[in-house]
Amino acid sequence: MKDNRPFPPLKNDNLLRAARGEVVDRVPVWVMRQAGRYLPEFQELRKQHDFFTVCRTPELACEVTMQPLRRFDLDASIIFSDILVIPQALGLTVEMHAGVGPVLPQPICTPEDLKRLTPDGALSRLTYVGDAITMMRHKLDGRVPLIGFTGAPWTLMGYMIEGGGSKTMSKAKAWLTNYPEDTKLFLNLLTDVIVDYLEMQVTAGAQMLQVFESSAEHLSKEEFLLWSAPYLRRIRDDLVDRLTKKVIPAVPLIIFAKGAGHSLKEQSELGYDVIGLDWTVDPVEARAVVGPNITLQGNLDPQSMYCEPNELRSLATEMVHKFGKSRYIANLGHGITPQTPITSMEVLVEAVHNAL
Ligand code: 1CP
Repeated sequence: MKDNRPFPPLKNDNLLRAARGEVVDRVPVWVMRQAGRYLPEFQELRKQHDFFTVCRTPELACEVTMQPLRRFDLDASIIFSDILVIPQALGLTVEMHAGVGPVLPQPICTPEDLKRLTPDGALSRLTYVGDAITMMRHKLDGRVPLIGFTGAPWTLMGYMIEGGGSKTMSKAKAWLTNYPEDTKLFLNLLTDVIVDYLEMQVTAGAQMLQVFESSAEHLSKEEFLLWSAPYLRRIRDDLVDRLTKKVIPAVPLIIFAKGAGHSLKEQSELGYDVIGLDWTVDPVEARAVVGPNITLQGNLDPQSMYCEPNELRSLATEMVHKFGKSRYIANLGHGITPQTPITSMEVLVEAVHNAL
């Protein structure tokens, strides 16, 4: 049954204030993939449950979402799920292979295969994500905001064509030159589902949303502006339209386009509140390019988490000094890696909070 109880009031809203450009008590910090394999309690739970069972069972998804918050003084939670739940809802099989990652045994090879996708009813196959979000809002009891997320169209198209992760995305990139019109159809189909999905997450209680364009790194600037940016813009515009029409308050939107540091100016014009930066981008240069009205998020190299505590502390402090206290959300420049020592998370969070 749908849970219609009002949500508990938010106690720590530094994340939302940073996204809106308001004054913060302390620089907010969260970490991409903060729930996951570097935590022994996650590994333990995964021994008992298949990956997608965890995603699909709100109690389990909430338990895993809560795990990093029990250990660290983080300023946000992010609902436990995966970007590949959308390809699943579109009818593709997605398996999680230990040590490999996601595998799609019947990928989309040719434009003819697009007929296999089932956009009608896709949203109804994702309601478990909304249920987990609503449950999590209650379990959080207002401690920190809850972030929802999605994969962006190009990144999802990449996984669906490659049949999993790929070092080069060469099959997906071949579509851009061999089937440009079908690529547009594919990207638009994904954009439509993504807008529905994000609207549903906001209705369910997500207080901020991040769009992961993790595979932007495979595109040149010209390709990014052609095959990624227009769809990112439509996601934002259509979502804002939908929420406005239904008189649902908008939530801040983060765009994280990994490897697209070449297009920060263009990203700042897409209508998102926050731009996530990977670690190849210099914070001072990024601020100069995007101007004062966008919040920046990032961007410590995940590899820095393997440094000695003193070294890590000084790297994190230096990062915060470069970004400054206003319009800034501290994070890594990509997901935390599985071998990261737990103590590094403690050092990072403390260093960010004490830097300014
Ligand atoms: O708390 C959190 O942040 C974890 C929630 C989360 C998120 C935000 C997971 C759990 N996955 C994601 C997003 C995601 N999934 C992205 C975008 C972020 C990024 O770029 O890192 C991508 C590309 C995926 C696809 C994916 N799922 C990969 C990458 C494969 C590759 O090499 O290209 C992998 C390894 C997964 C599996 C996965 N997703 C999440 C976890 C904890 C895991 C590990 C699987 C396991 O437990 O066995």
